[in-house]
Amino acid sequence: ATAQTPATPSWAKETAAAKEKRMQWWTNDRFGMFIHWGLYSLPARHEWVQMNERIKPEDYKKYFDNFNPDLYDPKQWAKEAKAAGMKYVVLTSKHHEGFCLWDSKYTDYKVTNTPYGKDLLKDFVDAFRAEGLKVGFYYSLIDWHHPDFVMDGGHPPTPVDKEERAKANEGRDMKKYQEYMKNQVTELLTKFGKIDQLFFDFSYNGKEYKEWDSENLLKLVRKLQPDIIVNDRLGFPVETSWGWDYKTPEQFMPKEWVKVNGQNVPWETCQTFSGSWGYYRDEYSWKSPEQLIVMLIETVSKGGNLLLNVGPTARGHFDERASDRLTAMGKWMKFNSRSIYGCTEAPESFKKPANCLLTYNPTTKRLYIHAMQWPFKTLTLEGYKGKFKYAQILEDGSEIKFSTNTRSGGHTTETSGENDVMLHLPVRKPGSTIPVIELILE
Ligand code: JFZ
Repeated sequence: ATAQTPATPSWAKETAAAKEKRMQWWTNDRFGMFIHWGLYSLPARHEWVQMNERIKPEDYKKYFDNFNPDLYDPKQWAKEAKAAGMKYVVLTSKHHEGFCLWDSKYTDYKVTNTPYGKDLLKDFVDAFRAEGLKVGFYYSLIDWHHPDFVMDGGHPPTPVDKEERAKANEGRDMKKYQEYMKNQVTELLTKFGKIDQLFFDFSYNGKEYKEWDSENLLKLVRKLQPDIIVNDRLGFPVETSWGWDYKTPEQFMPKEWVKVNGQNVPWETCQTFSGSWGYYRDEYSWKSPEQLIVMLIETVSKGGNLLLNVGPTARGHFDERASDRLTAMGKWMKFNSRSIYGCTEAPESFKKPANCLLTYNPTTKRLYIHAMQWPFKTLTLEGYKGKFKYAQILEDGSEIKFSTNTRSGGHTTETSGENDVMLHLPVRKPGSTIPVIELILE
């Protein structure tokens, strides 16, 4: 199975082949780091805190006045991302709160006007590039700070009453806000060198693409960075494939390869360590390292990418709980990444053994069996007879013997169907959190 490249609108003037080419590194790399960082890191109770608690702008200002991440060290972030096996990164240049992490000409609500006083993006981009990672920006279409943004139900200081809201919106002009977005996106795509990915975000249905002027926004993006990969959150009608390179299901695991109009499309799921995207001090719902490793494997087994989020603290470092999980993933990836990079869903002709997830590398023609539970001595592969020539445990490259015959000995008889193959596994589970069996196909 492969991803179908969706048709592009005529104005995009590009062929499916060109699109496929630009998507190549992304499809191959599979695993990236999302970073949510902004003023909300100070209250440390969700990046939506301003909305959730209906905080007035004058009360939210204290976070701006105290923003001073003295431990900010993007080289350290980049090292941790790389060690975890991540190949690209996406940082919130501006989240819904409207605060900008770079020295934008078009607003005062930016990092250079906080006590920190310096641009954050330049060093960020340089540090991740230096570690060989691709770099992307998240940019929120929603803006809770901009004076021209027409407020709706999902806007923090907005009166709930419709008439009052209409009054509060008097004089606000989305046309001006559209210009603001284009100016800022131009800065983001011209001041920091090559940018590989752009993650736009609107996250409620209050507005659609016409109100964002998404079509022109996208044309601008393509003009400034022709090879950039753009996500699907620009408010275009769902059934069209306009203006996006990949779909972004979030906070759940799709049951199968994500489809549009019945066709497999490139997709990336973004996920959190603990539920919130921004640093949340008192959140105690952190996923275990094993859950996260399974999440990565399962995503790739369905042909997708995983963008795993870290919310740095107000002081600018990765919380220990985040670092520990990155380390654990890196430990697994060090010996097993061959089942992730360049891999995708396995061909249908390979039946999934019980308690296993499959991935497949179409270039090297290797099949990867991820054993969620280590089987006792025998793993029967139904219908695999004649389909592979060698089997090994991925982490140490040790041979796995296999047979197709029914074997009898002592008090036991191992039987298998005519086209089945039995792998003869070591009794002791290998060291990896999720051990991987590599089959070299015929
Ligand atoms: C959005 C943001 O509101 C959130 O703060 C975070 O940045 C996240 C990555 O994106 O939230 C969404 C967006 C889309 C869906 C759900 C939450 N969705 O499609 O289900």
